[in-house]
Amino acid sequence: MTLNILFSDRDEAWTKWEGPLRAELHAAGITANVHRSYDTPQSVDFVIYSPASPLQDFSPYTNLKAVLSMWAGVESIQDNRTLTVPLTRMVDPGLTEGMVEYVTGHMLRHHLGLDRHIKSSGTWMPKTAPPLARNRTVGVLGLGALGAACAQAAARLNFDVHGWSRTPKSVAGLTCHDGEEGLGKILSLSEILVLLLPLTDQTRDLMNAHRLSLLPKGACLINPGRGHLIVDDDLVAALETGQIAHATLDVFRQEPLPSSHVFWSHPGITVTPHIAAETRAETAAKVIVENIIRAQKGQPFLHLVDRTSGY
Ligand code: NDP
Ligand code: OXD
Repeated sequence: MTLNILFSDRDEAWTKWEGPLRAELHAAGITANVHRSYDTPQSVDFVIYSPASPLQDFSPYTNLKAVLSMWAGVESIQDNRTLTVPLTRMVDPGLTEGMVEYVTGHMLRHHLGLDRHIKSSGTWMPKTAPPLARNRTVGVLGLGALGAACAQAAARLNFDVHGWSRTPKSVAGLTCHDGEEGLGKILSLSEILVLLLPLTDQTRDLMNAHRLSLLPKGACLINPGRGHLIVDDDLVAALETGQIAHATLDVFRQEPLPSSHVFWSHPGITVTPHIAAETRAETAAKVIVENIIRAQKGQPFLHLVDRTSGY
């Protein structure tokens, strides 16, 4: 049997994915057409999807078995009412490794006060050595594939790491919190706070003026999660008072971040252009093909999105 697979993303993505995808399908013994479009949507078995895809109406795809997202964050598709088949999200070793490197790099920048020491003003400051990591508390909101890996990397560097999730969790090397009370606790401790939550109705605007005020004065924020997790004006206000010393932001309410946005010029904000981590076709194609195999065998999907909780 020949499967029909629609690869729905931009041209640049196809260039990167075509080789690894065809190689993985071949290695799995799957005979498949993989095209960028089909004249007969009813013949399509699987859609490999990114938020850059123009595809919004899935109703003509009447024989679809699943939509397989190449992105970890699925907020732009998970509430699509025309999508009535299983939706899977991306958990890819390459994506996780990239995120661990991004978070660790920016965390160490803040921990070591690298900006202060590199941009020396010509004044010798021998008494400004940073504390050891064991004396620095790091909080990670979101203990999923990415958050747990970043939190554990920080723990391996000896940071005192706390994590927060929706459901109670136990992750080696960290102190875990959950629920509203747990949020208050972790915020009160985190000198460096990392946001790795998905965007849902529950997490939208989470970091508002009140929650920013719960952090220790002078805390640093790193947000590679989603822009809508933070109330922009409240963050700027917290930077003005020194409540927040610095925010490193990779994701924004509007992307690309408009050139007139205050974040670009604010001295307390570092902007990176949504590059914290990227799904790597070399490793991720295997994950996509594994889910196609599972669908064919009637086995449960990996990384199935729970459309009720929204991630
Ligand atoms: P997961 O779905 O694996 O993990 C999500 C985590 O967030 C879980 O621990 C979950 O809790 C927790 N969570 C969800 N809702 C709540 C809530 N209301 N209260 C408390 N905790 C909550 O996601 P990933 O780790 O794979 O990815 C996280 C996000 O990172 C993505 O959704 C995406 O937005 C972003 N991302 C950004 C990239 C970039 O380049 N900037 C690249 C890839 C992803 P529980 O464990 O209880 O379910
Ligand atoms: C993702 C992302 O969700 O790149 O995969 O942000």
